[in-house]
Amino acid sequence: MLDKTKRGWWKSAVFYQIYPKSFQDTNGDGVGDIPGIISRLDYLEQLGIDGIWLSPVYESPQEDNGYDISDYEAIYPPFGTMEDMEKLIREAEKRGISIIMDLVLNHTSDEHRWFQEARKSRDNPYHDFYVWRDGRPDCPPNDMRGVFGGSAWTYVPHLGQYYFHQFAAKQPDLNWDNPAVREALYQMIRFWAGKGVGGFRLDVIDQIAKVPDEKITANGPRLHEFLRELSEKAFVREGLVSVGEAWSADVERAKQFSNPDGSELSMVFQFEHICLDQKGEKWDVIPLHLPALKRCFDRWQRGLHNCGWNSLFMDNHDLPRIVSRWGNDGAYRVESAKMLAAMLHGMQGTPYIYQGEELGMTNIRLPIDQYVDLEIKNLYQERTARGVPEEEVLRSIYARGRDNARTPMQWTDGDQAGFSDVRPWLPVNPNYKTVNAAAALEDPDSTFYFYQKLIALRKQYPIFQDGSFTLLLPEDEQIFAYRRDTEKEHLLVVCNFTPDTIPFDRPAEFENARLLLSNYEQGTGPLRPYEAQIYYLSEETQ
Ligand code: TEU
Ligand code: CA
Repeated sequence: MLDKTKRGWWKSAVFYQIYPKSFQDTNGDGVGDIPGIISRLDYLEQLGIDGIWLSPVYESPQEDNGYDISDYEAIYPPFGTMEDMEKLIREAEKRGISIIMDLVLNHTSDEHRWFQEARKSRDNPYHDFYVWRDGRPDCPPNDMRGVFGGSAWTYVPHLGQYYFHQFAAKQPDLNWDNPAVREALYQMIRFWAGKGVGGFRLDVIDQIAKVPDEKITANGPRLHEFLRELSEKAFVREGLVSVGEAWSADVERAKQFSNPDGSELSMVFQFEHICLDQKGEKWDVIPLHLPALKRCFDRWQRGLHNCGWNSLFMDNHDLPRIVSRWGNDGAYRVESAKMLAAMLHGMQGTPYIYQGEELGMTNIRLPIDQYVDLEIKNLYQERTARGVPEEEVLRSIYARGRDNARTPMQWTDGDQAGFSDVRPWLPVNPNYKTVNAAAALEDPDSTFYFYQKLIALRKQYPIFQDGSFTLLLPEDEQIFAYRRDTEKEHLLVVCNFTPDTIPFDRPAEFENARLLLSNYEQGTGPLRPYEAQIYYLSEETQ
């Protein structure tokens, strides 16, 4: 168990993201819940993770599955009670697992008390908790669009004003320029810190300092001022980890966000690697060009070494399943899922495993009327309405739609994959008969045990946390190989990103290195389809 009072404990931690709606139902309503998470803590302890990033469980009308909060200090009843939440924190702590709460500070639900007050009148004390502009009907202040489609402005006739929302109209943006907003949020964060959570994931944190009149959404002029204040006033307890979601972050900005002096956040989720295989319109797919991915990771690994901290992820609740995206979810599902895990977990940073990633769960294709995510539904409506051929729109949804990640966790080969006793809110992936946790726990060669070994290796060998990063074969379009080095230890990570058998000459220095982990029996020949190898060399044993 990690000593979480130690500064920077999260640098040697591995976190696991839970999307509560899809994790485990225990009361037969087809929706995951907090008692369900508690019932699965032993599974997570067996995997070896140190913290759970828990997607929002707060009171919410669920327009955006909880990223539209109507009461930050109450639990959405179908997920359970505050007592359930306090029990989850306690029970997780007993297993050395911290709970990282998901904080949505950029916006609330329009059903939040603050907005219900704000919209009553221009002189209501809460009116300036949000971003308003005078205007006439059908003439918004500018042509800014919301992430989920439509205008970023919604008119309130009795006020003669528009309010700003970067996401859905039911997610009005909070006005961070108002010190009363910031204080109210800091008070709420201290409430959760007081309950013993281990830290926070901060939703779209690079968007809180928006300047709509100049069409600025991310990296507004006061962003780092706000983050320093947030860190100082809210992350009051030593050892709280904070990870900010920052779609706009580049290496230079991430150095500020994750400054080792602790003035802002512990780390950020940056998305440069996630944007390499799409072009033009959102979710329009292009093939991944491996040298581009390698250059991207090289930039981030070397860019933050000793002056910041990387989070390492490939999956989350907004992204398609990585084995379908960059691996092979057919004949080589298991090999490629393991290869991708080795590629990621061999690097410097804090890894995040998204629920089901450790099982090699895959994307799903549903009839359009079975999708639930508003981003999918709005995109389908908007694009078909302007004449984009339906098969083209569906191709984007199948490849990148967020519901790919939100199908129920596959626990067994029984009804509804053991997730629920009734038909769940979103269909179970039909491959649950073979892709499920029970089968994985029975199979010593499963992806589950491969992830378990990776997690254990990071704790056993300091080089995973501290080593430098050097990319090898930068232009090779099939192999991703890199080395990690400290004075005494050396790692070689080699990944075949293809279903082909490919010759690979290990650097002479690693000729007698120890094979720490592979997704195949140790061989001396060429790399087999999606083969991954992690070799280890220590000066002591030379
Ligand atoms: O996501 C930020 C965000 O912009 C995503 O919506 C992403 O750009 C898009 O889904 C990619 O297709 C955060 C949360 O992770 C997401 O679930 C929320 O919907 C969003 O903020 C609003 O809170
Ligand atoms: Ca339930």
